[in-house]
Amino acid sequence: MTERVRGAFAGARERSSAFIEQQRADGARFIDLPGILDADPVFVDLVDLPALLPLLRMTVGEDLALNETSARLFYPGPTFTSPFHSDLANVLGVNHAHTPNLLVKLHVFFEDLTPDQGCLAFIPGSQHFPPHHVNPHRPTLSGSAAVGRIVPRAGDAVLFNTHVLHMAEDNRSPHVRTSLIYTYGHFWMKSHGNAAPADLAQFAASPQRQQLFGVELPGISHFARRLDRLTPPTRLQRLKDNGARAAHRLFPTVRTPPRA
Ligand SMILES: O=C(O)CCC(=O)C(=O)O
Repeated sequence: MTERVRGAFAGARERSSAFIEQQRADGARFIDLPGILDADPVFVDLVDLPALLPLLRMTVGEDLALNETSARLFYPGPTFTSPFHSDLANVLGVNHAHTPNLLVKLHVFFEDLTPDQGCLAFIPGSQHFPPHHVNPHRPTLSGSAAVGRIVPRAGDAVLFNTHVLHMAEDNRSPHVRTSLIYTYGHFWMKSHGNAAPADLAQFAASPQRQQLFGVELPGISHFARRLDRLTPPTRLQRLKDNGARAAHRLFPTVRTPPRA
């Protein structure tokens, strides 16, 4: 798989060489290759890789959907990311300190990185802080023992809650850092245009991929899409659901005030 990804990424990079040249001429320090899900089937296969999908379902929930993709080249030089940041600090309506599963990122590496090649750094535990709790510009922060760094090998993937304080460090090596970043959230969220391949009709026989790529189904609410309910419920399932609802009414686990 890692070799397939590496080869396909190299092909996509080659085909985008004019775009890359233009971006570099305009001063870009990092470049995201366009339309990666259409560049090679391996990039679609990565979205629901059997080795990863169960972990994503457990982490985010059964209403899992792809939210964004980036196929990234990070050139030698200072980092392009904000200093330690939460991606969600400006998202309203959610208590981030208590919500570990709103939006997660999977950084996939298919080349070994050296420690100075723009690796990811995190402040573990900071996902429990309220937004803007830490001043990311504190000069001592990057040297603090609170910071953890990950130096990945080819074939590694790093999955994290996007509220944990994180950043890419400077790329002080002479080599471009390459990676894929797949962001996952919930089906009801608005996703980016690059979170689905152009031809969605090819997934007509795959309800799993329809959900992951945000394909709407007539008669099914945005809030009701579930990877563990891809087919209509059987009579037994309906019976079980009704039983569970009745049991919950009779023996509630949480006491709520009486109904008005
Ligand atoms: O390492 C990168 O390319 C970006 C890291 C980052 O800040 C992010 O994924 O939100």
